[in-house]
Amino acid sequence: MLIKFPADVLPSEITPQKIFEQRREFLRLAAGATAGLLLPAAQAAPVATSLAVASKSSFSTNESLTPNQHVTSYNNYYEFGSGKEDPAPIAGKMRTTPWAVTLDGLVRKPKILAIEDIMRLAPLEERIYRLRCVEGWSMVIPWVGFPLSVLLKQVEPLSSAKYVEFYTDVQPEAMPGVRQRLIDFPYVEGLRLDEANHPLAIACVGLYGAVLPNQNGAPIRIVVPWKYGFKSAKSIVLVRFTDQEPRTAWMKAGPQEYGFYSNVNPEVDHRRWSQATERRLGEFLKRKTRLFNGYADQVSQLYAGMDLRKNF
Ligand SMILES: Nc1nc2c(c(=O)[nH]1)N[C@H]1C(S)=C(S)[C@@H](COP(=O)(O)O)O[C@H]1N2
Ligand SMILES: [Mo]
Repeated sequence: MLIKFPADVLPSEITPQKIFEQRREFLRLAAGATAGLLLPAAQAAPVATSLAVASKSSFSTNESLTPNQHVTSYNNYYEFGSGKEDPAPIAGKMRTTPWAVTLDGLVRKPKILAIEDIMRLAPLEERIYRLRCVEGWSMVIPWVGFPLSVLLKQVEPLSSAKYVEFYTDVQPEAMPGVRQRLIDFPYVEGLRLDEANHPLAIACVGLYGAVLPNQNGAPIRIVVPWKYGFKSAKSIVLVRFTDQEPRTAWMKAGPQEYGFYSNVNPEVDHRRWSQATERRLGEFLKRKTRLFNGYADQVSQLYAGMDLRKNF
């Protein structure tokens, strides 16, 4: 589809808006078709609906799990504020039903997929992964999801597609951080397509055997365990294939501090936080941070020949 922009507005700023409108229309129609099946939009505090998990993935770590209570109460989700404790008490106001994800850009078959159909694309697996925040804390979480590559191939990316962008929903009524413009929303993250198709990268719909709590990115987020936590975008509504390296939300907020790659690397410090050590939530002593968050055997070939200091 061709959309005309005023000369002073960057297409990248306005296109998601248009997409969000299309998506809203899709959801309106979907809601009409299946009205009896849908939950009321203004649901009270969401219950932790359990998920049918088909298998435990062999990619899982056997390290001790971070207690669910930490995982769901200490969050970075700037749409709900900049404090770690801001999201949990208020994220329940975000509307997650009905939900759809638009997949477009350099693809043969652009699609809008309802979350119910996405959940049926592949058997759900439990993946126990480490996730490390650039700020120096880390967690071990039993995520529930399926390979991200399964979702991406639904739209048949063109050979010209080299990158993929992930956009979070914008619900100003429910999101004080959006109203305060803490950073540039919609939140956008991106990966090189070969990174996104790596078997460790997942489309995630749950944790601890239940649907994702809103503060962790309901109803669908990505999890990329060898990169800093911020690459794992939450509550995704748009997946766009491009031939240009995406300008992500954090790159826009601080280009000196946040690079595109953002691979966990103890030798390349962030401007404000050392990356040499980390503290597991719920633990006292610090641990040494490992290259690619301990997933080097699986992912280092993606970066063969690249200078990881330049491509931070
Ligand atoms: N939309 C959105 N996604 C986001 C963020 C955010 O602020 N907004 N924060 C990121 C950061 S910095 C981290 S560390 C992880 C935290 O995920 P968790 O709260 O499930 O542990 O989410 C990432 N995804
Ligand atoms: Mo983070």
